[in-house]
Amino acid sequence: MFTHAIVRIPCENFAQGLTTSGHLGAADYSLMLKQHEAYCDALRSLGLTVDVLEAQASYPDAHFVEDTAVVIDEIAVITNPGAPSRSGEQVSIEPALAKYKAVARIEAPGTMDGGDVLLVGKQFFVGQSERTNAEGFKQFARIVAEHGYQAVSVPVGEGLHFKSGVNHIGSNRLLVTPDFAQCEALEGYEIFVTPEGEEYAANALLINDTLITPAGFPGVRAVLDATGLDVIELDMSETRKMDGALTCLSLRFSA
Ligand code: CIR
Repeated sequence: MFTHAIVRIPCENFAQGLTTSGHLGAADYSLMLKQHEAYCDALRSLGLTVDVLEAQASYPDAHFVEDTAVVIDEIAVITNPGAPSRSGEQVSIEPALAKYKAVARIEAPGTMDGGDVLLVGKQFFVGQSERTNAEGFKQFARIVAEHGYQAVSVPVGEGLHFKSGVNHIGSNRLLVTPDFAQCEALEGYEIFVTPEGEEYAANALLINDTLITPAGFPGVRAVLDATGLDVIELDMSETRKMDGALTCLSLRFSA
């Protein structure tokens, strides 16, 4: 059960962050702020206490706080983000999490982005991507094993992060892009594949008994409605222009 979330206000130069989505057009700051506020309000409406960190102009991607830590009941694992321009974002996340949790760290040469890390029950799936390397995975697996969690490494291939393509939508269900439809590591789960053109919506955010989904993806919305869980839609247009999605904008945990 999540009770808390940490978010960070996007900085004015957020559109200078990393992106491969230039074809979607230039991201707009005032709209981004509005959408970010709606995101925070949605978390609050689900009963979460939301700690809002200040914007960080030196790191245009810093509002994607998910990449800087992985938080479980027992501990917060501070990552070492894999993109050079994001290396260092983790420094100011640590005190925000240390208020609630004991802390461990992924150390260089290990790299890891939290967007590559999915937890289902006591099982972690860790994408090996351009951001998360084998050494990062090894350190992470060792840390979480001390708390009774398993971790398996899964190649990510084309996408940015593992959670760009695979997310938990409650019970034994995973929502995946076609790239992960035959993924061996996911055997045993009930797999729902995003319809063509709706791959972006594979990044659904499960908060307790509610699923948050990006607006504008009717096929995925139908899949989520069929789970019987409550569903909230949010406009994610400006986050998407910077390769971000729902999970990226917060760290969720129980405190
Ligand atoms: C980046 O490329 O690092 C950012 N522009 C987007 C990060 C999105 N984070 C996530 O999916 N967890």
